[in-house]
Amino acid sequence: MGDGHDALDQLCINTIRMLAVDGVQKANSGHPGMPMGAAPMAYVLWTRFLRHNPANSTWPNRDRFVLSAGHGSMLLYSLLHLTGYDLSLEELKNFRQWESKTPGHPESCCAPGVETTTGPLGQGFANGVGMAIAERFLAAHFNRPGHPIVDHHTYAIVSDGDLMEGISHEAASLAGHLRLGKLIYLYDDNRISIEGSTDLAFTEDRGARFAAYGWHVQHVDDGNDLEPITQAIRAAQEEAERPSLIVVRTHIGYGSPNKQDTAAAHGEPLGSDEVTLTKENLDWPIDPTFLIPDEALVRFRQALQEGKKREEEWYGQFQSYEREYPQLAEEWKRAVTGELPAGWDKDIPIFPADEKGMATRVASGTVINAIAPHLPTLVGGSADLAPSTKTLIEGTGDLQVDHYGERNIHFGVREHTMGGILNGMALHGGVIPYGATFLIFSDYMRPTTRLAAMMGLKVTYVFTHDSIGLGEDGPTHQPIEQLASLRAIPNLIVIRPADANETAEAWRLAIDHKGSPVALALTRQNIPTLDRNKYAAAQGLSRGAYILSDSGDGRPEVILIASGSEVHVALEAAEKIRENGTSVRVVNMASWELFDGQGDDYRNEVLPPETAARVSIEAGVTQGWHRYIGDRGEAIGIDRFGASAPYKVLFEKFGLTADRLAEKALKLIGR
Ligand SMILES: Cc1ncc(C[n+]2csc(CCOP(=O)(O)OP(=O)(O)O)c2C)c(N)n1
Repeated sequence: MGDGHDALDQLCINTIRMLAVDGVQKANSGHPGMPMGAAPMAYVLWTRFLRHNPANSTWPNRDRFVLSAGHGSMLLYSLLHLTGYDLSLEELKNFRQWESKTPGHPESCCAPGVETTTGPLGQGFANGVGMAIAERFLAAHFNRPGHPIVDHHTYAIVSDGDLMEGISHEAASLAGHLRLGKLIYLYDDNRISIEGSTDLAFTEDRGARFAAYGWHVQHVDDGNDLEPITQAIRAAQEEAERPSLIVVRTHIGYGSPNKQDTAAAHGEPLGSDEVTLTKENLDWPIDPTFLIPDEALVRFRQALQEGKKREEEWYGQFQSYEREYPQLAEEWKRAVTGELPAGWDKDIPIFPADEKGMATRVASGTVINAIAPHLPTLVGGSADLAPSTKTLIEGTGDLQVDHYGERNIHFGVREHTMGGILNGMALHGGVIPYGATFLIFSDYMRPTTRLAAMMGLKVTYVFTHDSIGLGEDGPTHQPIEQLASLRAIPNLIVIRPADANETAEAWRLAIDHKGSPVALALTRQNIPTLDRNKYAAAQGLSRGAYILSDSGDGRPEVILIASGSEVHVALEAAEKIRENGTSVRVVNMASWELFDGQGDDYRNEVLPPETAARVSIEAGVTQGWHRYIGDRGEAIGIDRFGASAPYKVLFEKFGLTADRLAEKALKLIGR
């Protein structure tokens, strides 16, 4: 052991190590090696630096801590229990068991103090950058001279795997560009991953890479030596201009005589014999398991008093801020609780009926700018496509160094990290984040969308150019399976509005609701703005699907179901069918998820079970539509890749026309 250690420090560090060892051993699965190696740096960070209050895990100005290497979850669970969060030792003993608060990888839903769900490597890295951006934005927006009510660090422990994943490269590049000086990452440089040594596939100079990104990089040669770790974190705090990476040389499975420094310590229990040898080696009692020496607990639990004191101090500061800036303080409280100001949507326009119409991406841009003045913490941007996605907020500038309070973020051509950053921003709280790109590139950010849905985050995705309707750019850019693939993600609401007024309704819903992300699929091409005197009101969109047009009061003989730009095709087809004397209903199915959430009565009213003759039309794969059209229904879609041509030609060639739809519908009922 190096300097800066006393016996109590050592006892505390070994307590963390052995809780991880025992937890993994009892669960008979998990990753003991990472916590064993990273315990010293985690101990230093959590006992000497982290400003948090275990008794109030949601104190808004707490430091954020992300365990990006989520497979080392027992490290985080041990720290949470030891420092006094509401996570009992029983829960640690129930690691990885049904309904425990200690799932295999940390999940934001479960234990207090778990700031984000991690496990897919690299995600936590990007989340931390999002948290740091949110912090800078809120500080710039709310702080006033002498009143730093938003002022905290964001820390993470990141691993070899995190640094290998592309998302972290993107995030590091942007964090360096934005000079996020309050971002401090400890890199668990143990040089082992699953297949063995990192020499197999990961040999660049990581420190030099981060220095090139504009990070402040420090090296600690001995990850068991507390003093240099302490000094490095202190120096990182003092570095205000650049994010910090502290490369800490550690040893996976530290203390295990036969498994240390091998991949065998990575992803399986040490085994009972090796547990015994390890405990002997570290001078630790073999029994009882899950031992927490009293002195160690007392040391860790100091976090409770310190945290209470810090939060009280902050609250005192906040009260004086509130006296001087009552309106801002009100706004702050609303922002943090996610409450919307009254009348936030009052300037959303009603778009007049218009046969030529407008692209729904354009309508979306108009709506964003109608709500942004009333939602000062609505902040977002795009992955270098703002002119196309129409997501710029007018009247505010670019969020850049020294302009952190502006509301347009330029994520660069970095969709994956954009998704991870949006998640981090939403997790941080106080902001309403959105991000934009072409629907086709939702694939590039899918892992982050999935996690947003899993965490129930309020993030809005503006996915434009939503079909072959984008035309000449061709099959590489034309989404075909993306709608189906997004719909497959549980707890993600996908909305494909049929005109400008539905786009406004979709935004209203995205801003107004909590508990799931919302993806808007918007057209590049103009589509008619429907005449709502003739057709049902656009508010129907909030129920996912609604009857847009009906032939009369009776039961329709045939039902046409469409989404987005195909809705007007369906309306045209319905006219043709009616000419034939057949009663037809057009159902606008803008969102499967919202419709599925309605009661049976409503769903049966819109899609009466007696009417089996149903045809769906959507410019994408037909997969899934049979759940609404049934066995006897017909699905018109595109079950191949698109093509490069003017979009009107494509709609013709792929058979997405009113004539074909009408023909299919009539054929179904034998006419
Ligand atoms: C995106 C992603 N790909 C693969 C995995 C599976 N996986 C879990 S841990 C790991 C190796 C990580 O090595 P490292 O980050 O060095 O962790 P350590 O071995 O130090 O515990 C892999 C490939 C994952 N969790 N996430």
